[in-house]
Amino acid sequence: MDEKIKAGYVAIIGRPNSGKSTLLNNILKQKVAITSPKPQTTRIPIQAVYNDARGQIIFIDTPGIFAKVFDAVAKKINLKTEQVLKKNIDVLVYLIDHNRDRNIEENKIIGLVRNVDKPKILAYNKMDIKHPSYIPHYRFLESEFNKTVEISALFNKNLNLLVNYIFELLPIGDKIIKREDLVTPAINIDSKTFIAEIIREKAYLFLRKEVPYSLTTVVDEIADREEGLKYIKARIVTVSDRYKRMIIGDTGRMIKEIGRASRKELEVATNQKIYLDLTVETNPHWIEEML
Ligand SMILES: Nc1nc2c(ncn2[C@@H]2O[C@H](COP(=O)(O)OP(=O)(O)OP(=O)(O)O)[C@@H](O)[C@H]2O)c(=O)[nH]1
Ligand SMILES: [Mg+2]
Repeated sequence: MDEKIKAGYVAIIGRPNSGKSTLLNNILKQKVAITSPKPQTTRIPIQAVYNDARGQIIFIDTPGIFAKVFDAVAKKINLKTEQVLKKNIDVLVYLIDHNRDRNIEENKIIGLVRNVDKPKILAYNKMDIKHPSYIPHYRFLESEFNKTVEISALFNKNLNLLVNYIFELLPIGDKIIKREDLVTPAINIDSKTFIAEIIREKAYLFLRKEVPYSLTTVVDEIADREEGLKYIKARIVTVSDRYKRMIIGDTGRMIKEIGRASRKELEVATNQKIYLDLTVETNPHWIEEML
């Protein structure tokens, strides 16, 4: 008979750019979600497994909620997060970037969080940056939460404490994911999607302003070639030719930069030499068709 442990689903929610994906990666000590200084980097809720002697946590990293839904991408993304909150979660972690003051966006999330009738943890993130701090403007929330914790997701401050609190609040149950041989803790993204995400992260890094929101990335093929070389065929898809030209850049400089940075990270991650065949194409309908 299985020994009884703590087990359950834990959703991480918060404004865009509050550090949710960084938190997930650093709790797991492995990159499963891409991160960037630009808001709305995460587009699909990513589920990943954390195991230790106390039990099993299935984290769900959600896309940051936008208050003003001004484009089709944001609209679809917000819906995905709202769906996660309606699902069977056991604990909710609400991440607040204490360097940013409360505004309509934060209020919208506070409203969503209040509607979730589960144990909740309030986590102030980016505590490594001392000023400005708007914690006094959020204190009123603390009485609505089971626990409050101050963390730095980026610098691993108090992440153990946060995980302790999660285990305290999780129900007793059986392991949800029984397999021990998972290559990556992420359970709802396959290799093609993960590689596409890495390329999208680099596109977010190098492209300015609204360009990242115009695009998505797709991996069509991963093949083993001679002498341990991995061949990856991928596309950046954007809504217009104008954006396509910006993504390619003068004499192809931008696309080369995105490709080179992606290849480097993938080579380190897989410990293999990679040939990345990266192209850019226009499809004005990708948002309806692919997101
Ligand atoms: N200084 C500092 N920066 C942080 C911390 N946590 C995250 N960041 C930075 O904040 C930015 C956003 O981090 P993400 O993890 O992508 O944020 P997110 O909440 O997942 O954002 P969306 O997916 O867009 O909703 C990145 O540049 C991170 O490096 C932290 O504890 N301290
Ligand atoms: Mg994210």
